[in-house]
Amino acid sequence: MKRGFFIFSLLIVFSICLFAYAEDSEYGRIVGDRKYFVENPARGGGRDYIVKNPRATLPQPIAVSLAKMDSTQEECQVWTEDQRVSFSELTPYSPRIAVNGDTIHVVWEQWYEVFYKRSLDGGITWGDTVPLSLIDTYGSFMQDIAVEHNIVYVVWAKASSEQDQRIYFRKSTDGGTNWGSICPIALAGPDYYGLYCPTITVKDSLVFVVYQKHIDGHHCLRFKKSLNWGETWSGEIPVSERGSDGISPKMVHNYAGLYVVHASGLIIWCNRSTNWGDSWSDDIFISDMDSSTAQWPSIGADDNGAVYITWFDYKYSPYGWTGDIFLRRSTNNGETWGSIMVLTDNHLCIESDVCADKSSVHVVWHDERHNTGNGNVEIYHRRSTNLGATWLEETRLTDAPYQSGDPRITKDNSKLYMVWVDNRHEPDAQAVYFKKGAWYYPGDANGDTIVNSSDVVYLINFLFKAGPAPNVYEAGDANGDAVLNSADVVHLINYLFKEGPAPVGC
Ligand SMILES: [Ca+2]
Ligand SMILES: [Ca+2]
Ligand SMILES: [Ca+2]
Repeated sequence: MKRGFFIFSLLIVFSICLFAYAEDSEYGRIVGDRKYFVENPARGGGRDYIVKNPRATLPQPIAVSLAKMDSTQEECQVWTEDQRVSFSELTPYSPRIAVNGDTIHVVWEQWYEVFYKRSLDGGITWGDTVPLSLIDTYGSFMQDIAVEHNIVYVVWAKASSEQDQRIYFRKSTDGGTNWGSICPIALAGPDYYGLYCPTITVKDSLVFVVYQKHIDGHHCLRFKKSLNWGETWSGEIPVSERGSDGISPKMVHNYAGLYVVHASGLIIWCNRSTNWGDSWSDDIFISDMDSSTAQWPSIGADDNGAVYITWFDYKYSPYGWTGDIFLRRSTNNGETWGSIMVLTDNHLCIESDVCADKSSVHVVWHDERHNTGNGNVEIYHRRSTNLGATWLEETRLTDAPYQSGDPRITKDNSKLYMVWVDNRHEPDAQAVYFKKGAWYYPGDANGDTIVNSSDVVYLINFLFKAGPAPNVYEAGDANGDAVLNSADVVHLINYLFKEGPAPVGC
C-alpha cells in the first residue's frame, strides 16, 4: 500500500512540472560518475527534483561581479564542528529546524514517516529520535516545523488512501518533551483531490499553514490559520491559483504580515498578506521574465521591513543541472521589489535557503565547485549586515566526501543554525547533520558591538556573580586561550586602560 501510494503521489506531483518542460524527460543528473535520479519529487524538500537547463549548450559562462566586503571591521565568525543528528540505516530526507534559545528542534522524513529530535544545550547533545507520525502503511512526509517559546508545531502531508490525502498537525506545549494527538487540519474534499507540501509559521498565539492543493488537474495554494495555538482552525482561504512545482512553498512572517514564495512554471512567485492571511495579494512576479529557469525558492523576512527571496537560476549557467543563487529583496514589506542580485558566479549551485533578523541576512546553498568527478558537494554561506545591500565574502561550511546538501537555516539570538543531509558515510545511508555559527567582535562580551568597560563589568558578573554568559563564548575570551577566566578580565582592562594588546582576534 505504501509503495503504491508512493508511486501514485510521485505521478501526481510529477505531472506538475511535466506540463512545463515536457520535452525534458530526463529527470536525472550526472555528478561525476554518480547519477542521481528523482526518487520522489513529492518529498518535502523536493530533493533531486530539478528541471534541466533548457539552455545548457551556452558556449561560455558569463562572469558576474560579486559584491565584496567593503569594511575593515574585525568581526569574527565561529562555527561548531559538523554534528551527526540521525543514525538510522534508513535514508533521511528534508530536515527542517526550529530554535528557541538553546533548544533546537529538528524533524525529517525517513521511510515515509516523520521523525523528531531535539537538543536542549544548543546542539552539543541530542535526545532520542521520536516518531511523530503514526507508523503505519501510509506515507507521511513533506514535514515542516515552527516554534514559539515552548510550543512546537509540526505539519506534514499524509495519504490515508488514494482518495484521502490530508495535512496533519501535531504540537508539543513543553518544548518537545510530550506531544499531543495527531490532528488533520485540512481534509480531502468530496471529490478526489490531493493536499501536499505544507509550510508553517507562528506568531504568538497565531499559527499559519499554507499547503498545495491538487484538484481536477489544477494546482493551487491554500491557507488556514489558528488563533488559539492550533486548537481550532479557520476555513480554507485562497492564496494563489498557481501551485509550487512539486516543491514545498515556504512561508515566513514579520511584523507587517505573511509572505509565501513558490515556483510555478519555472518562475518564482510571491504572495503576501497584510491581515494575517484573511486575504492575499495577487501573484507577484519575482524572477526575471525571460527564458531562464528559476527553481527552488526560499524566503526570509525581518522586522526592518525587508523580505528576501532566493532561488537557483540557469540564467548565466552553461550547465545542465546547476546554476547560480539569485536574490531579490523588498525593503517595504513586499510592496515593491529591488533588482535581482547574484550571490554566486560559478554556475554550480542548486538549493538555497535564506533567513534574516534585524541584524543580518544569511544565505546557504548546495555548491558543486569541489566536484572533480568525485561526487563531492559542499555547502557555502554568505551574509549581509546591511539588509542585503551588499554581501560579505562566502564561507565554506562543509568539507567531507560526497554530497552535503539540502541545507536549511534558522536564526535565534544572533546565532545561525543549520541542518542538512550528508552522504559522507557512504556506502551507508545519508544522515542529518547540524552545525551553528555565530559572529562577534573580540572582547565584546556583552555583544553590543562595542568593546569598552561594560564588557569588563559583564565578564566579572559572569565569572564571579553568576551573571549571564557571553552570547558568543569566544567574544569574552579576550586573551584567546580558549578559557574564560579572570585572565580575560585583566587582558581587557590592560587593553582599555593601559595600552595593552587588543583582544585576540579570529
Ligand atoms: Ca561533501
Ligand atoms: Ca560590548
Ligand atoms: Ca581566555
